Amino acid sequence: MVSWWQKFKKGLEKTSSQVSRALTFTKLDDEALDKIEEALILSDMGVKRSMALRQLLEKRRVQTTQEAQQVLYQELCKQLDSVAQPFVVTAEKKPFVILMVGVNGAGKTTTIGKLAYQMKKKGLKVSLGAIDTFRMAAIEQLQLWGEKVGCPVYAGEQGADPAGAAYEALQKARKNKEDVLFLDTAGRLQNKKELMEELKKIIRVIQKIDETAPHAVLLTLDATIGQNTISQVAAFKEMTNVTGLVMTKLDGTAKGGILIALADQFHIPIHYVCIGESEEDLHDFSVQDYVKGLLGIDNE
Ligand SMILES: Nc1nc2c(ncn2[C@@H]2O[C@H](COP(=O)(O)OP(=O)(O)O)[C@@H](O)[C@H]2O)c(=O)[nH]1
Ligand SMILES: [Mg+2]
Repeated sequence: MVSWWQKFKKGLEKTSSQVSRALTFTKLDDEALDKIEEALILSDMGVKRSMALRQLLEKRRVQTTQEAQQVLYQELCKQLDSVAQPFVVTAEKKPFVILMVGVNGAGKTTTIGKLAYQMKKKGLKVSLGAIDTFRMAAIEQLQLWGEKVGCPVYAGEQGADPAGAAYEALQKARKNKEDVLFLDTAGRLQNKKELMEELKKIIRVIQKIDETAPHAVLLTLDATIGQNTISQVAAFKEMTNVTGLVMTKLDGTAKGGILIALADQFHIPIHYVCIGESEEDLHDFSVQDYVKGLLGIDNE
């Protein structure tokens, strides 16, 4: 069986192949340093960070590829350590309400399906609330995940008020003594003001039932858009209290360094990474695995 690490490493190959190619040098002269800096910038970890890493390699008088890998590995791990935080569902909150936010196509619904699958495997009672009532397809997509994973889906009517649908979903989840309720929101960032009002209303309304809800607000980001995720985080942070990040589509992107840029810019916990569309393709964010994957270092 292919292990998570093998799949993860393969997923990050587009990014790591550029980086490891640049790290293969015979002498660390200016030309080699230029190549490394360029590869790091291309991975979307940010220009400033890439320049600082170049300077660090110079300062440490690195001689070999292996030394360069080690210097970068340690520096990047240090940077990411504080943001890598496991996602915790506390048992006192019943249900523990998780509001999923992010733009359309980022991977919210898929991530909910994957998380529901993994939480159910751990023995939690999980339910899903389809409150992106604007699109019928969005409701159906969540219903499919519910069937696949085997958990109830509380869906609002098409065209219904999302806040009302959220209220009803929470009421039902409470009645059924669910441990967890995911709320799958719409992500029409084109109209930021409207979306902000919608999210605020959802939160206001569910707080009528549980004034501590939502207990987590997870922002889903698509790694393939690289640096553009930065403006999305800024926008959602302005709209609501984002408590953690999920990075999807790390498979097949050359911009896999983006998590470093996000850690540099924001200090929002990173909980999960995804490398595919199936329920097994989500994993806790591991700094060591991620940085090794990025630099093309082996784990075996
Ligand atoms: N390759 C890949 N595709 C993904 C991943 N996560 C989600 N997707 C796909 O991205 C598309 C949009 O996902 P969806 O969950 O509908 O996004 P939403 O609009 O935010 O709910 C779907 O086709 C998903 O299967 C991932 O980690 N890797
Ligand atoms: Mg969706």
